[in-house]
Amino acid sequence: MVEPFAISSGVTTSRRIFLLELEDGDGVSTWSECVAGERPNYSAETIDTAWWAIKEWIGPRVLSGSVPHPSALHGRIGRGIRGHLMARAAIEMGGWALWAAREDMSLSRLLGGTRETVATGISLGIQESPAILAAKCQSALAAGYRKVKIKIRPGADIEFIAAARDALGRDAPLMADANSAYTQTTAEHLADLDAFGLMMLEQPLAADDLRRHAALKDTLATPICLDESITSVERTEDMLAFGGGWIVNIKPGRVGGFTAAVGIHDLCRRSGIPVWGGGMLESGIGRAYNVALASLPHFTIPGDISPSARYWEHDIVTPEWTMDTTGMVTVPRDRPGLGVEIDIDRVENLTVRRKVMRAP
Ligand code: OSB
Ligand code: MG
Repeated sequence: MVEPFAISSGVTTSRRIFLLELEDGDGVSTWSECVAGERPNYSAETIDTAWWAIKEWIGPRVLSGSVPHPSALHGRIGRGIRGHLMARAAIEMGGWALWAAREDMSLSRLLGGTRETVATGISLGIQESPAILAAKCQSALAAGYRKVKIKIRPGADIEFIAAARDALGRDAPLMADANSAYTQTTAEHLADLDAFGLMMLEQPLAADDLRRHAALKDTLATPICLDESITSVERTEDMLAFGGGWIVNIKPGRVGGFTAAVGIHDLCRRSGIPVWGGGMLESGIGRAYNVALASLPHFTIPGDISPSARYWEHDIVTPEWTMDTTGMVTVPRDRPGLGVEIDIDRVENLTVRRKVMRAP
């Protein structure tokens, strides 16, 4: 990566990424990406658990018979397989892209996307000092980003947010993401954040703790956004049972794929809950999926969908993902499938492990 990315639970300096190449019986093929990291600091899943899950259970399941339509994948893959949502998503989302390629249609159109461009924000990791963060915030705004998200943790929050707010000015769209770093006790001072006019505070508490998030929501003026907690349509319904005023970060990889991601989008649209597209430091392949999803109509808040150059010296797709000076990324709506070419030679050079699975 071009720079280290620090969240409350750990730093990422380089990424070993699990890619899949999927081919159907007619020889149509596409690529997909598993969003899991190398360590279980964001989710229990890692690339190695995903490798195992796909090799042992999910791969054989999808190869065991014909798939009439990608909408059938979510149910087929989910039956009798608990968890492993990121592994499942890598296959499920690939199925949608394969279908789009077959139909000579862009993934955005296949999913029901309507936007030609998607609004982009930057996600800045925890920095060594508030001053360094302030400088990064300013350059992000100057580059055109439409939202600045900064990572926080207990001990690196108020000072950093104050510096960011000061650097950006009073009205700039600023938010913070804690990646579950707070507990009920350490969250007591989070009401002090209300002074900074944040768009939202993302995932302050544990992933499985909707109840305490709801209680915290009712004591803050700053809206609470859920990321790690939202793993399905049903979990989103549970969130709604605690009332309104939420915001939802949708990462298709975190919810098992596009069927669930679009379902969550639709539910939030009906319920008046704003949504935006999260990111997991994807390569240009995973990014194609996030861009397609963010083109759906209810993605009304700028997402974590930065251009390739924000993450990589060289991406593995052509063209690389770019952002214009107004913070917009173009959705390749007139190109079939993912809308980018995979740099196969570069992928080959970076490959450290490989497995081929075929239909019986
Ligand atoms: O919480 O949104 C998060 C990256 C890795 C793991 C978790 C998160 C993130 C980001 C990065 O915030 C967003 C991006 O891809 O730019
Ligand atoms: Mg997050």
